[in-house]
Amino acid sequence: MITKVTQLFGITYPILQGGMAYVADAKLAAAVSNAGGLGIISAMGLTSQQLREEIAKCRQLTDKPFGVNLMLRSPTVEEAANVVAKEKVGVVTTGAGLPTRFMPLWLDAGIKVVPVIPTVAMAKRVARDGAAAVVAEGCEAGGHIGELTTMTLVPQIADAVEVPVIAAGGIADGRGLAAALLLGASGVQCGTRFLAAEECSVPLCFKQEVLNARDIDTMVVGRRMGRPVRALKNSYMQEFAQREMNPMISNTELEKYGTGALWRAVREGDMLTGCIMAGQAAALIRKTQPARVIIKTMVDQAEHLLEKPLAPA
Ligand code: TUI
Repeated sequence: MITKVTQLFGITYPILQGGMAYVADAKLAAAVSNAGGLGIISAMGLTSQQLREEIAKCRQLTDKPFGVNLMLRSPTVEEAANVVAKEKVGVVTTGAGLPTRFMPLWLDAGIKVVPVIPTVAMAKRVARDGAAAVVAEGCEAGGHIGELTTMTLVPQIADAVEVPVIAAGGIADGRGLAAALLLGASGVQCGTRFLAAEECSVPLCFKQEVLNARDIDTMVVGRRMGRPVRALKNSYMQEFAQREMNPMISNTELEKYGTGALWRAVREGDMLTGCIMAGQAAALIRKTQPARVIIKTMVDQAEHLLEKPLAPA
């Protein structure tokens, strides 16, 4: 399956792993890269030294290309931006903002910059700034999201920019991959699908919640603050939604309630008062599998669907 995305990154299959905060470590990224996709390490919560170590570990575990994701609202983003430039990481993906101020540094270091963006205007902006590709992320995704769906966003961005488009949000199987390619994307990014990878280090209870999720089991909070976040419905998310509707509770108090919640779910296995960030694609995932099987199954299914005529001859 050769596309602009496989050619750009020098990978076998057009599948990127989402740079999930506190989740996407060197072990998961290397497993995805060794399987022919593009693994991504999240810099979130890491000191400069820890990020350097994670990059070194990934280089030990794979000789294939991989990337690093920077959450642009992270308090340590400046240090992480310098580490990736110094380490000359092949690919940097960004989220939760525009990477404009870091572009000269990264482009000088020969890094391919791939911003994750939720609108056409932002896609045009980052393409003008020198992005090598864009991830068009629909609001089916988990974590911090925009307002548009993958189905409408991807074709509009494919029409608006010259650089390759990678579709994200709601994609977890070969049907999603095939659909994304038909919408004009040259590849996909999957986050939630890789939460259920065997190599993913989230606690088993977290994976089980993802496997158990049905179509209506995610919800979005944070719209009042202009920063919507999708996660699995649990008592934490329901309580957040209640507080958000209460005008007596300030945005500062709400922000405080948000702090540490993702960490509690990912690192402490707290499924009640933690924020279990996952996308709507959770309902499409039935079992935990090695990254290699996830990727191979997606590609085989997509190839089968794309070869199939749309009507009988
Ligand atoms: O970045 C994501 N998803 C994320 S980051 C994250 S880390 C975190 N978040 C909340 C609490 C604790 C930890 C979890 N999920 N996806 C990519 C993405 N970027 N979606 C939307 C955007 C985005 C939004 C606004 C990109 C640019 C943008 O620019 C406008 C602005 O206001 O800067």
